[in-house]
Amino acid sequence: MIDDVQVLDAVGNNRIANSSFETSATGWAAEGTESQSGWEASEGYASAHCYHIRAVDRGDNQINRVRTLLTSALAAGTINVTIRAKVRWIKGFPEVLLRLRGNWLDCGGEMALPPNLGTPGARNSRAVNNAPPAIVEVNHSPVLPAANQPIVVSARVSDPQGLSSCCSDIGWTRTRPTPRWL
Ligand SMILES: [Ca+2]
Repeated sequence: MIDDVQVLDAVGNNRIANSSFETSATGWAAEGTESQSGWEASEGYASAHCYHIRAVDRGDNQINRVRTLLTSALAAGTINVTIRAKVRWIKGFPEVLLRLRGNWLDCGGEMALPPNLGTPGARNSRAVNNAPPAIVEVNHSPVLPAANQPIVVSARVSDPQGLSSCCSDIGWTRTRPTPRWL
């Protein structure tokens, strides 16, 4: 994800017209290996929207890129320019490169990856060897018993280890409370 793209000239003016992507990705073109990139409606940096870069292969300075025009050109060779953006890694190669046309100024960096990327294939931390039985479709009859009327509670119970003991643990007596307005 990329947001708040800035190319600041010597007096601090941002030459990127659509830097925040808050209404659209207007002005940005995704090409070649990055042609599936586009406006991200679900999140942004301290905002609601950003630009989502999707690359099927590496980028380059020819056709495999995401680009936009500056609002007005910088003189080639100008060095007093700041290039920056907010970026967030999701997956894939963690480096990003921002550059001006002609490559006379660029800004490259490696995005911070989460320290723990999970444990694919590993046992879940909550796993147990013998989980309690699953109890579903719980019903009681009659639905509206009279005071002190016995009722039958039924349920469907299953357990891969069998049900030899679970049913004896289920059993209780309760007196129906006086109905009240809800
Ligand atoms: Ca934004």
